[in-house]
Amino acid sequence: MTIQRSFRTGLRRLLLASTRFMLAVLAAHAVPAAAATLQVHVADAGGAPIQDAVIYATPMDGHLPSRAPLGAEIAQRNKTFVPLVSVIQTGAAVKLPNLDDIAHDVYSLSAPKRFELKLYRGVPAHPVVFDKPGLVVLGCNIHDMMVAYLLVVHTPYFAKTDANGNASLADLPADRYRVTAWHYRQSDANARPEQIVGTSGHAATTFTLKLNAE
Ligand SMILES: [Cu+2]
Repeated sequence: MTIQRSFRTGLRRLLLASTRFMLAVLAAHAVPAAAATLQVHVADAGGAPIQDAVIYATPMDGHLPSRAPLGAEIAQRNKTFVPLVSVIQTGAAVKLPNLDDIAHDVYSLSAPKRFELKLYRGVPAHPVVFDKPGLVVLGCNIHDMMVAYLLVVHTPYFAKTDANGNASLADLPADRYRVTAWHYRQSDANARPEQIVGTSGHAATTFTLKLNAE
């Protein structure tokens, strides 16, 4: 081996070693298994973005944080439920304030939660707690055209897509997740397409859904 060649070999070894060292340093300083973000894009078969799709991620290891589920609010304004689509974790409480100056009578006949808030104005004294997962369709006994969709999911990791079809699940502990998509206008109402996605740092995935015409 010439001196030149052994110098090059040595240099290469040195570079490899220092790269390994830097990777080890990076790994040691990596954010403790808690900061993954999952970007999800939802579109139809033609590529048009789909708004108001619900995305939720269930940890494959079954481990959920012990914190209490976040509450939510579905208001009634101008004889319309706002928002049209909501997603909450099982056990969450939902306020149903009536912002109109007429009375509403909010009810659901859906299996996960049958209830009725008899004719009321203003804010009901108690929120409604949804303790079973599944789809709850809300209506008003006075105004038939009023409808809202509430998806109750067994995980705190969820989001809705925006007008560009994008949703972001932030602060996911590094894990493998069953990521599920749902939309209230799917041609197959029971379709819950899912993907297994590993998160570490940053992950992205896309769902293609088939919707009924509006
Ligand atoms: Cu009403």
